[in-house]
Amino acid sequence: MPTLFERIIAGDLPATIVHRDDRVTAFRDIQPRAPTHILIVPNKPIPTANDIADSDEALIGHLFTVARDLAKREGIAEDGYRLIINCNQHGGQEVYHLHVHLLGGAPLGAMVAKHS
Ligand code: DGP
Repeated sequence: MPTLFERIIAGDLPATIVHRDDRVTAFRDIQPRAPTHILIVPNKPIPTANDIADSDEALIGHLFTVARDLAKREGIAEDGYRLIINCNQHGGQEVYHLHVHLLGGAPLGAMVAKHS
């Protein structure tokens, strides 16, 4: 079964695409948690951060240079933003296709809830 994000990348599911190249696709999150909330996704399906191979290093670097460029284009680079990768259950991962969240456009508050 293709992941939700593979279907978006293939054009089988609608999404607001903001960047596309031969390695990475970026689109707006359907449930935005900030004025800017973009998901930056490798075109090849890597399920979680645990599944990143040594040979994926350049691809992972590319996710971050795309994030940097999108932050600039969205006008949030100077004020600042947050990049998040959730992994597995404790990380709160919902879609098992690796993605970087780019969040910004307003103060984002504490990084995570305090651990009691
Ligand atoms: P995570 O918890 O890190 O796996 O985040 C998954 C994100 O994906 C979550 O913020 C909501 C978003 N999302 C889920 N389904 C869709 C969809 O069909 N389209 C778009 N654009 N985003 C989606």
